[in-house]
Amino acid sequence: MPNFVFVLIGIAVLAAIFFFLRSKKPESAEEDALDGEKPQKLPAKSSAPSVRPQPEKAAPSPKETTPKEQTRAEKAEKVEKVEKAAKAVAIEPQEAPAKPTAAEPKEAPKAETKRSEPARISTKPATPKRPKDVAGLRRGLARARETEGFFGRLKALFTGRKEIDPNIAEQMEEILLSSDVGVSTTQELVDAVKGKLSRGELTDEAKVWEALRGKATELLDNGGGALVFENKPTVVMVVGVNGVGKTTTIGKLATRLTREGSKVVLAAGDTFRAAAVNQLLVWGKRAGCEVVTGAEGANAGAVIFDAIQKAKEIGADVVLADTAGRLHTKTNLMDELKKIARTMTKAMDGAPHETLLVLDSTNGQNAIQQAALFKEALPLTGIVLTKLDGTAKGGVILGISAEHKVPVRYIGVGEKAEDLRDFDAAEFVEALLGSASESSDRAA
Ligand SMILES: Nc1nc2c(ncn2[C@@H]2O[C@H](COP(=O)(O)OP(=O)(O)OP(=O)(O)O)[C@@H](O)[C@H]2O)c(=O)[nH]1
Ligand SMILES: [Mg+2]
Repeated sequence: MPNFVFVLIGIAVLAAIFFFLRSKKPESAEEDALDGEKPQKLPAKSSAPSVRPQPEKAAPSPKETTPKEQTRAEKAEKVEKVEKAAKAVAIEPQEAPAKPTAAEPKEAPKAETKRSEPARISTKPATPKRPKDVAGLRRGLARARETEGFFGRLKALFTGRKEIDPNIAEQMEEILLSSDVGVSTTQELVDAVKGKLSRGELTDEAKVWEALRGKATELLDNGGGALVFENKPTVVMVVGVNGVGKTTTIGKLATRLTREGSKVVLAAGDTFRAAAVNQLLVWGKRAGCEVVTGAEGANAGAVIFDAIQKAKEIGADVVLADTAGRLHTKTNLMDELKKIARTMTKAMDGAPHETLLVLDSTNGQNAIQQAALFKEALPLTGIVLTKLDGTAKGGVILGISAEHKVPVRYIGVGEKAEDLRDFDAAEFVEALLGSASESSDRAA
């Protein structure tokens, strides 16, 4: 019996040892799973490589960090953040003074303006108003002032007599008509003088002369003068039939604007002749401005589109776009120009901001007809009358201003850059017909 009891005790002790050992195993397994450096003893355990700790060691999961470690990590993160912020503050002041350095003193404020004002409205005209230069203009209008010219023949009518020739109005009419003033404008001028004569307001020839001059100034004074470049860039489309002086006018204007400090881009929109492109390149080189060209026969609209993009890119003030005066294709010139204008609008809202029609004053009445055709097709904002130095019939300017009511912006009195003059009605009339104080100078 006592033997049986010993056996029972022995079994109980063995069972106790067994359960004790069983209860210890899971703990060590858990430890093994968390500690990757411990070699895996049991193949069953090593069959779970996902819990292999190497990567976890490199980037421990929050689960594994103790509260102490977490606080340390948070602190380190905070310190890092503060250091980063401090660095940023240190960099900014270094970059800020770098902006207004000598390299780009002009560009920086321009970029600011661009962001706040999509279309810059300038308060100053790009071409400052020039002082009157009647003498200079008179030299340019020399031919019209010759004995056989417009002024010369009118002058001969007024001999400074006290008594007025009763036929003076009719004689004036004949001279005006033969000087390209045009029928309706001549009528307007003559009627103004006749009206005053019939009311007895004109007591001598000097007064008649003065009345004629006054009416001429009134007809010419319809808001003309140099363009004011309100947009950045202001896109100017230059149109006109072939040979009138479009390219030359663009070259002259570019020279002047560049000299005055404006950034100009020329667009070689006359792609039908290689010579036209070269002509513009020569002017561009002389003026010192960028010229955007395309291959011969390229789409004119595309070339001008590129020029506008270029102007925007480099912050130019003005784009002067040349166009062809005659097409070698069957396309209608007016349709082609309208198409080009539409492409320009795609490149920049509101473009072309100005459409200048160039007319050759030696074309006389033809120039007046051309103005009518172009005005019908395009929203003209100004006229440039060229070659006034080459005609004895300066009267065409009166006909164009009065009949079409399109302001004359510039006049050309020669081939050189300085021969493009801002049009001023009073100055022009004074140069051609003399001033009020010069009544006795009509023979000047
Ligand atoms: N005397 C004088 N000649 C001028 C004036 N303006 C232009 N010209 C001349 O007129 C000629 C024709 O000028 P362009 O500028 O080539 O004319 P365009 O309208 O561009 O001609 P296309 O390209 O053929 O359509 C050139 O010989 C110019 O020098 C001017 O005001 N006075
Ligand atoms: Mg040309």
